Amino acid sequence: MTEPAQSRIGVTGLAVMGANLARNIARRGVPVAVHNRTAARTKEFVEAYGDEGTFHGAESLEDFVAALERPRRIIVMVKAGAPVDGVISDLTPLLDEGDIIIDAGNSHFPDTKRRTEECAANGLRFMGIGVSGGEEGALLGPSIMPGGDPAAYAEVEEVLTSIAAVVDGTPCCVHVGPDGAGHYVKMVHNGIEYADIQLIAEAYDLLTHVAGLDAPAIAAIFEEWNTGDLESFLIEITAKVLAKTDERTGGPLVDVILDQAGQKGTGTWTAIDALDLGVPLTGITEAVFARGLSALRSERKAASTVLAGPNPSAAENRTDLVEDIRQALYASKVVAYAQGFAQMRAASQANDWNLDLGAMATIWRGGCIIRAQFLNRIRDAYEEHRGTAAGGVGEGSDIENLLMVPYFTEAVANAQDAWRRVVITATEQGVAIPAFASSLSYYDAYRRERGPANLIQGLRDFFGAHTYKRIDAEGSFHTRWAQDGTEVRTDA
Ligand code: NBP
Repeated sequence: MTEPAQSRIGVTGLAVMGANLARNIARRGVPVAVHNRTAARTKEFVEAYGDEGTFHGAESLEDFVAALERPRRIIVMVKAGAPVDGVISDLTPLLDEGDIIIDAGNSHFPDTKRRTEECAANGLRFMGIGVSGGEEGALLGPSIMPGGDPAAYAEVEEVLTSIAAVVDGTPCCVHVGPDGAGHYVKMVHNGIEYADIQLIAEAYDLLTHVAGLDAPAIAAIFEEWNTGDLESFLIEITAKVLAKTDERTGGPLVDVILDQAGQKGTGTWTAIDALDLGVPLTGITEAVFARGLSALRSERKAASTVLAGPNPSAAENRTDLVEDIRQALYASKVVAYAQGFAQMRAASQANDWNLDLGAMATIWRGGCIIRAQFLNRIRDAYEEHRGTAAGGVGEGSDIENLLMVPYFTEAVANAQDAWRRVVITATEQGVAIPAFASSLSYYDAYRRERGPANLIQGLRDFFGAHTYKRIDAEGSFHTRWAQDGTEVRTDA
């Protein structure tokens, strides 16, 4: 059946994500109006999937809007950026006060904030929702991070929670916060995904070039790791990618894949936002830089014959390294998540979003790319400390840093000897491990009561009279370094 009089929700943009979301919704028994800029795609969609549920295939936006129950609920799933603004401006004159436009693409959160205001000025309600899980997730159950007006969310909650992944009976969908909060959280999710992937790549590099193992052997190690603390979708698919045989050469496929990583920009957005907020986000940022360095392929090729340094000496049977590398991976991962959650906490405060970070860990447990057992531990941490001020971790869901939660404090303490050995070995052998090493440096800097920034302040005061504070007196001070060397209090 394809021509109902009224559809409960509409989806415009029927490329892979929009099409699969529309199918997922229709399969729950919800009538869906579907539309695409290029009408042929709508026709193809209805022909291919029309029997999966109740669809209204609309050739024009006018027909699409007319098919929707009120308040109209419209999911926009088009390419992020200008196309989203184009669709909103095409829809606006066709809609009525209180109708809801839902941008479910990977939009940048400042755009979502702007669009929220622009729509509100036209009497429309706008939501920005993060959807993770790729095309399979969109069809079978994604992790959904809805941001926007809570009253608007209430109008779509039933549909969104019904199509989301479910873990332990809980849907991976919860209202995140107002305006750009949903897209913000999705952005940090993607940033953490960059860090996770980089850490896995560094472990693979060490297992290959220092431990001397081939791809099938490393695949077996990742399969084994997927039964413990590291159990996650990314570790699981790492084993599968490493185990895949290339049809052309008969060797491991991974050995013939070009070592040049692509990116679509959400990692960069996450890193830029961390810099804006002043949050030390070394794991994710190093992961973005590592992809940038991987892209400099011709420069690396030239440098490989010019720049001196050790070349890794892969020794046979360095299986003693395997457990150390697993622990280094785990500890670095804890740091990456601690940083990502600290960033969301800072953004929540800066934007007045009141994010429930335990709920974010909960909805990332299924449907999304970083789904992992590990997120249960993070969720537990926020649950345990909800409403308490335990051991310097901060109050309740306002944990300042996950490293201070006893479970993670202990986990990293147990892993740190192995982690240090891995960083030393990699450095001696000339293997780049930017995420492992920077995570360890972050850990060491974070646990120091007194670091070396006293000298930084001295230098800043010398060349720029930027002043410094003293540890033994109140106030701000400047030393006349180049004149008579005397100290003056500048705020007196
Ligand atoms: P794309 O990002 O490839 O966008 C293609 C869709 O946008 C088509 O429906 C196309 O219509 C439409 N479109 C374009 Br392009 N310009 C338009 C315009 N000016 N006006 C109206 N429609 C326009 O699709 P996707 O891969 O399905 O992703 C959709 C969104 O979901 C993106 O924001 C993406 O970042 C996000 N996302 C994707 C994934 C994934 O795994 N692919 C995962 C999570 C989130 P046409 O048919 O007429 O050209």
